[in-house]
Amino acid sequence: MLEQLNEWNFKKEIAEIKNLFDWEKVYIKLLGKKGKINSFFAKIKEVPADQRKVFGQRLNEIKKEIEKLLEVKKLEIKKLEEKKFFDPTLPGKPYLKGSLHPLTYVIEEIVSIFSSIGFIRVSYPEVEWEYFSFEALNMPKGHPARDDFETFFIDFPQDKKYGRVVLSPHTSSGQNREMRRIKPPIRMINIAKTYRPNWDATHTPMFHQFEGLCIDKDINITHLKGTIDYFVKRFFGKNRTIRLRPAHFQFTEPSFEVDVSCGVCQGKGEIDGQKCKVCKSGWLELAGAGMVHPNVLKMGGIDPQKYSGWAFGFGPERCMMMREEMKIDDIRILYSGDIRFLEQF
Ligand code: FA5
Repeated sequence: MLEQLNEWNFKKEIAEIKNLFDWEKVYIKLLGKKGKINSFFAKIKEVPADQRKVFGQRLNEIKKEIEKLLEVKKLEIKKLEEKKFFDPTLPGKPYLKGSLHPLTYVIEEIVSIFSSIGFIRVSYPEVEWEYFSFEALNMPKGHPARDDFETFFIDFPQDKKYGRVVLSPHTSSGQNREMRRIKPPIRMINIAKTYRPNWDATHTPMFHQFEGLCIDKDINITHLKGTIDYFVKRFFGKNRTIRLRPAHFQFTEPSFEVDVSCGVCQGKGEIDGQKCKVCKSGWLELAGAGMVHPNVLKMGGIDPQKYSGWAFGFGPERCMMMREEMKIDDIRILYSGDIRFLEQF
């Protein structure tokens, strides 16, 4: 009898179970009332007396092992069946929704602020002739001021009048194009991609600019300041301050840099005794601006004796960084493709 018990290959029977139906059958066959285990127990009295203890112990061991193996098998089968199960009445899983890039929202907001005071949005080429980027802006060939706008040149045949092809280094190239398109009064807001080979916490090689251009009779510097004030208060909030610093641009006279107080360090220039990584001084440069140079008006076919105008060029990425609620301390995050950042918008 002990030999019979030891030779019993119950593991094979359990291993061959394929589904819950088989499992039930094997369970009854092995552990049921009239099952094999109980039939061995019933035969205990037929076992010679000196082997009975060993037989009983072995039978109990086998019973426990069978119970354990059957439990494991049941779990395996359930897992497999769950995988196979398809309920066509369940609602479908929603698709992941994409969203616009955060800067697109910022651009829409900027356009809406300026359109509320009569500025018309235009778009001019991203791949542009050198002429519109420089000559038409009072920077003739070889002028050192061109170096300020570090430029990517495109490998393309030169044009006699318009020169080489460039990736537009600033939206000011739209000034002459707009003057050719319409006669004053002009209220232009030109938003486009611009390119320069820079890469640090406040510079990316591809960035955007929005260029304001206002040309009319009797336009003066107070209109420029009033317009920038209006934009800054609406975009950043009433608590942010602005300053104009004298600067030089070949295409405006006088010229300014427009700074806004830093939203990361609250204009203090430091955080916990360390220099603010973004502004280093409490102020962040947002834009260049000034009164349109008479030569630029003339090149656009506008008489500087009759008309005057101003222009500014802002970086919308910088504007976004400088919003109080943003606390972006590295502009490059905008173009990193990091989904953890992008899905917050
Ligand atoms: C200009 O590009 C002038 N065209 C602005 C201007 C327009 C002056 C009209 C006068 C009249 P500037 O190089 O300073 O100026 O750039 C203007 C703004 O673009 C900067 O203040 C900054 O906000 C943004 N900017 C410039 N380079 C980068 C860059 N690599 N990454 C992100 N933003 C940039």
